[in-house]
Amino acid sequence: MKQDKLFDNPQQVVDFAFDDAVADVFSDMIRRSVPGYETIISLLGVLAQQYAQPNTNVYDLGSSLGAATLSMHRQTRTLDLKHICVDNSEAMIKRCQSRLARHMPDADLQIICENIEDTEINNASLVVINFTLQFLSPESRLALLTKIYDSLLPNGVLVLSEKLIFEDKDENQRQTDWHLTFKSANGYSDLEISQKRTAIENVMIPDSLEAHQLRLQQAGFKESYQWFQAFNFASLIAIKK
Ligand code: GEK
Repeated sequence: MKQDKLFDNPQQVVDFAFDDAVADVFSDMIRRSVPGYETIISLLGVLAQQYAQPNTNVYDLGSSLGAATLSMHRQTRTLDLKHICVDNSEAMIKRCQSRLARHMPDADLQIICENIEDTEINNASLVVINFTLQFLSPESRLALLTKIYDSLLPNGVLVLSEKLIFEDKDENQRQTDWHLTFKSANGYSDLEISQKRTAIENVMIPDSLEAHQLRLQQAGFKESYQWFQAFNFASLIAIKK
């Protein structure tokens, strides 16, 4: 795994983009930056085993290199699923394609380079948005979740993982400090942490847990549960009844 050193040197920081340089080090970057990432990836396989319905489609929206899809595929091989990975970064999609092709039959897989706001969702029993909604403009998030709700099959499931902000100022500071310590413990220097923060602050806009729960409800989901949290990173499951 290639080590993320993108913000190692002092630089004129520009807005973060999922380009070739990022895609090359992405596996290392996300593991060292997102507490609980590997656990979520592995448990997505368990959730897929429980909720994916035979002969349906499973969507991985904002798939990056396809880690979530790979994990879900491993636990659902007998269900005749079609796994659909969508990402609007060409750099990610081309690596996702070659990586997943090594582990999954062609017929089980479709890889699409497009904005997830434009993705047509059909015959879906499971949709995963793992740390990607936060990159959409806040005004467009409800429309995407509503489209997903409307398109899911009965008993279909959405899994939504996001970085969180906290409405209480002290709680927010505590969680932010824990996250910074996590990054530092994973070998990122103060310079790397502060340059990455500057690069990403206009690009990634996190919501609070309450805002996510309300939006899921507005989208139509009557049931949603938080099933995971590690510091200020959490995952929710919403079920269409
Ligand atoms: C994982 N889910 O490893 N349409 C399509 N893709 C988008 C859009 C959009 N509008 N906006 C951002 N992306 C992955 C990790 S990373 C999370 C997801 C992170 C894509 C973007 O190109 C990137 O690949 C991904 O969403 C976000 O489980 O970097 O913190």
